[in-house]
Amino acid sequence: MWCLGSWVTNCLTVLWVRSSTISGPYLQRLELLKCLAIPRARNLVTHTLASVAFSSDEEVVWHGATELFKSNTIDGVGDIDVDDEDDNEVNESLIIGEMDHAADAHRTDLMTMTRFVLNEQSKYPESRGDFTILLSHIVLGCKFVCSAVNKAGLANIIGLAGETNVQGEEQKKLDVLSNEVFIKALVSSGRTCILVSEEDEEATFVEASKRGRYCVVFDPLDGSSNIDCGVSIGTIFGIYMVNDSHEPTLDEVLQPGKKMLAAGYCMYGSSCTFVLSTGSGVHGFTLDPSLGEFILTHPDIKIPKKGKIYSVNEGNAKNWDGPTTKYVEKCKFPEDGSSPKSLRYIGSMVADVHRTLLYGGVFLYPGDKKSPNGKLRVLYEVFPMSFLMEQAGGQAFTGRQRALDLVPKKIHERSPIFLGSYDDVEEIKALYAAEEKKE
Ligand code: AFP
Repeated sequence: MWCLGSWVTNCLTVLWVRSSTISGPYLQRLELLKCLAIPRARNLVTHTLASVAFSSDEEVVWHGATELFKSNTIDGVGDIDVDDEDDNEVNESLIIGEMDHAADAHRTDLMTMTRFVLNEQSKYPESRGDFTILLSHIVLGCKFVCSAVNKAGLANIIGLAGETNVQGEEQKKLDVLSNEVFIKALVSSGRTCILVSEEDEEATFVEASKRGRYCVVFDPLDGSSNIDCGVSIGTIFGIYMVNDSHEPTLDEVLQPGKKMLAAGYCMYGSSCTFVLSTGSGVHGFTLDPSLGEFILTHPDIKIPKKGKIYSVNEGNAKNWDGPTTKYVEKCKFPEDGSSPKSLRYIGSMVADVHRTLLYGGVFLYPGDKKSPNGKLRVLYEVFPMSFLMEQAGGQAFTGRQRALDLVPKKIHERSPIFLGSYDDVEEIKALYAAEEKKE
């Protein structure tokens, strides 16, 4: 007789592991557990992993897991005996009710993000699974933020938190929440060393006992001025590896973007989309809310070589320099008889870059007379997006050089950026080269 209650208890026992001790094989075992066709138990496993990952305090984890177990038991999961006739009815409707979707019937071989990264990892026998663990914590942060963004209007978490961030901008509650979630998830992964967040003036140096080999630079909620009107926003991140995790210094993150090991973003839009590159192409995953898993939906994204869209805040046009002005003029009034390009601008970098990546074209945030370095931040906006563009076959240029060659001097430094389809950026580079010749 197989008692589901004890099965769930077993799962919890398996999960009674501090996040810092989670290893690659452990994640594989979890994947297996989550694939079992018992939706509620699977959700319980997923949620319990969340509580494990968010706390580094064993007491808190155990208490959280026990509470979760109790609350799931209340709706009749923990004590269902599959072989008991009386319970069978409840159990079947529970399972069938949740699985009765035509789409589910066709899902037989799901490439989850964890499975994808573990596959990649298996190509490097020396790999210890640290990157997979780090990524699973980033993904967890994204799932949390996605859920918070979706509930924002309902939960009344929209609104000003009454604080300003280092850029002098008003912080929204969701910014604060997202930042806290990511910092905690990253620290508790036991794999990070230095964290740079758009929301924090200073970098976070992880205490020695929880320190790992990776530096993560991130903007937890980019495009936050769009929150109140429900427009797509996102999280952007880049990952470096430190040379010396014993005595880490800021120099470990003040590195050119080409030294990044991986970069990506998660877009909270009509669906929740996670786009990742670990240096061998760009891959897109979409969150399946019923599974709580990111599923590979856009393998090996390649940006069209030339696009039909340009994306820029034209309200700044009066302050632009010559090459930017000329390029936008050419987009509207092409001299070669081709059709004008369409203008699309959301004002949320993740959404504008995501569209550019899929449809082609160019996204620009140039410097101007008022702000010679533009608006976007090098470490957690310009670099990750440039990394993804190059990996997808496009280009990223600052107006002077390849964006990924830039060496930032400060963690919140800004830079002009022109990124997108290879041929379109090539045109912009030619205009800047011509301007330089004139000078
Ligand atoms: P917010 O986070 O303040 O909304 O800024 C978003 C952003 O950093 C980036 O996501 C956009 O591409 C860019 O700023 C939009 O800037 P403009 O409002 O000046 O066009």
